[in-house]
Amino acid sequence: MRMTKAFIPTLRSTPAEAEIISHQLLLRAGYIRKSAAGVYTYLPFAQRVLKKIEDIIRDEMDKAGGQEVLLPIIQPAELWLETGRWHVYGEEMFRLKDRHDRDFCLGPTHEEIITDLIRGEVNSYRQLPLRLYQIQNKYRDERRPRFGLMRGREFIMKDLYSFDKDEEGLETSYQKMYQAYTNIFTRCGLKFRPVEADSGAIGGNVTHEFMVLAENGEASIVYCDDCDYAANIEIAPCQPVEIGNEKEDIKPLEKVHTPNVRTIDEIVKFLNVNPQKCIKTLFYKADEQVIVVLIRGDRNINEIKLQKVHPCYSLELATEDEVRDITGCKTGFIGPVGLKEVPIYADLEIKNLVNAVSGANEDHYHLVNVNGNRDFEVTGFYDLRFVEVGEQCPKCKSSLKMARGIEVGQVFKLGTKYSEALNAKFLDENGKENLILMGCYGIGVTRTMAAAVEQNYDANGIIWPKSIAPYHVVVIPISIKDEDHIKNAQKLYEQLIDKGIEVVLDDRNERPGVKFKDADLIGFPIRLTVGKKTVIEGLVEYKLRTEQESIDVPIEQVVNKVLEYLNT
Ligand code: 9G3
Repeated sequence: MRMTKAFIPTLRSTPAEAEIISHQLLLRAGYIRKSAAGVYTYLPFAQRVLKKIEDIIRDEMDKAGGQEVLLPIIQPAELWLETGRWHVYGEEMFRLKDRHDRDFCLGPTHEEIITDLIRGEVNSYRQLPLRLYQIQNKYRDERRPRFGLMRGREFIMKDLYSFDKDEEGLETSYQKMYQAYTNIFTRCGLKFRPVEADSGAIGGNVTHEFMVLAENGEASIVYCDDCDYAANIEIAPCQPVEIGNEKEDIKPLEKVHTPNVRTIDEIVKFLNVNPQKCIKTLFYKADEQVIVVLIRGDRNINEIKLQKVHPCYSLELATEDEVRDITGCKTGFIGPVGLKEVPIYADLEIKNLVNAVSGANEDHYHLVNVNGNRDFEVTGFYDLRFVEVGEQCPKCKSSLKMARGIEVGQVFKLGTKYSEALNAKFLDENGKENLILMGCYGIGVTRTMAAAVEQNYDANGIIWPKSIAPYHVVVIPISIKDEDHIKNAQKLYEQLIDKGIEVVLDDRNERPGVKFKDADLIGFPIRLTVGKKTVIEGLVEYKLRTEQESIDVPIEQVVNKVLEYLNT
């Protein structure tokens, strides 16, 4: 490819709307252009990167027993009505009508479609296991599409669905996928960690997310350096950490005047108590019902865990008015003592609190020496908090660390959630009818490209891992007016192509500095410069994008040196 021909519209400056580095660089380096909010055009160099990622994925999916299909993007509402999910996903689902006024959606995922296919084709255990996958656009109408390809409304996903006759078969499929994902992200040159994750609304219970570690990641993970434990913070389990006041004698309950003292910090100062001795009382609206949550003053509520304890579609903090209707006071003065007819879910650490402080359910008053059992009842004690850095690893007791991650893949055990809803059955060895056991496994292909940039860049631009770079080498003649520079560059360019190396010749009539800057911005793994030294001493300047310094290599050795680097 010649740069004078290549469609790679680099920009001098960064568009203001791009907040994170991958969005900024993919725009500036001429890889993507926005067509609408969360909808992008992939320009030629991006298309080459995507194709390399997809080919790595295909290779590993095929090795794991997958067979590639292509499923429809337009999906009939009937299937989603059968599984009961048509109404579960509100505005996030792109819905449309055909000319006969029939309802459809643009596929956000394909459990319904693939299970509908299988229920009509599979009827015997002999046909299992079956693993079908596609690489296809997905559509999700994100409320706030942002961060470029990281959270788009149209994105490319590989999704594989496994069909097995029993739990053992499902476990085998799951493990094969887990290993395939490890191979894929390794081959893409990414630093990643599989983490135990929350199965969310899709049911099933075993799931792992594959996180690319990057400071711009939207997900928070806790991990242990001394063992392989890692978990999405949304579900990371917590042990109650005692504060060592269990020995204290229980004192009589006392109401104290605390004018305008509302927040935990204000109570801590006003009453001179430790936040760990305070009971933080939160009122939530779960669908239409008010529920009360108690958590220690120094901890943070984990609403994902709360939603598991009290399953509901919508969960949000109650308004001041809703709180006043129940307690007659402002939220700053609410507490568990005296609350009636509302479920009270308490975090495990509330159980052993002695002589705690809470609101008195009366404006400008708090209670001290509050003791559970004696002073208030709870519906139950549950793990409702976020785990914190330094807490013990549940597997090996070392102290946990925290990192941000970009979720690029997830593997789920679905069990019979969809085969039951759509009646996908098979006859087993004994002629008995059984529901097919399913798993589903996704990789965000476009998100993986963005994650690769988040993890591999510097002040000059993108540093593509060589396995997914759009081209391997850029050859730069210092001056296109110098016959010798052009001749040598052209010869080297042709030699590289003859060896199957993907190379760009920067034949533009630009100053060398501009060509060097573009080469760094676009992110070619290898830059070869042909100039006076080549003509006089037969030396080519060889520079790796991952190194600061370049070296001079005799022109007859350059091709082998490139091959050597690409093959390691
Ligand atoms: C929807 C909408 C958004 C969604 C879903 C359905 C996420 C939905 C979960 C999954 C699970 C797995 C197969 C590949 C891997 C992920 N967002 N999910 O089901 F209607 Cl609007 O997609 N599906």
